[in-house]
Amino acid sequence: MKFESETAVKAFLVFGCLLALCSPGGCNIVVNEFELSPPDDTTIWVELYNTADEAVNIDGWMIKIADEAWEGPIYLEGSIEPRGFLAVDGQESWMTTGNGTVYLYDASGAEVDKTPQHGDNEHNDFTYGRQPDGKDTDTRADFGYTMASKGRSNGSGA
Ligand SMILES: [Ca+2]
Ligand SMILES: [Ca+2]
Repeated sequence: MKFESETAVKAFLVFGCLLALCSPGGCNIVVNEFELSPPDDTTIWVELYNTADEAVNIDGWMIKIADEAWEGPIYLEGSIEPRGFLAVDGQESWMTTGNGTVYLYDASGAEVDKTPQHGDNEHNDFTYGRQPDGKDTDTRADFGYTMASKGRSNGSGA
């Protein structure tokens, strides 16, 4: 009986975590575009997109960029408007080694989004972006490699 009750508690906790992950509005924010290999010596950046029809508060949220050689956090505050974009910069010292993954965590530390690992060592104006904005099937095909559109729509990709 003890085993059964522990299982029930675990199931409840998992269910509770799933609920927490998706509220309030957390599941509506995606990493929409990222530039880990900028031209010249400019700064890497990440663009978020709110797919919902209501603003989402991101106080206490954090982006983590994980390169093969380093990890860098970007701390977030404020809110993102409905269907709105927010672009945030990394630090100048962060230099890609060619492969990066971008994570997004909410204020509770729950993972809201994670991009596939994308290799990019071209140092040009092209970036990886969801096309269309917010496309999220959890596959690499969500992202195209096209001209940067920092803080605005990625376009259709057509
Ligand atoms: Ca680039
Ligand atoms: Ca964009």
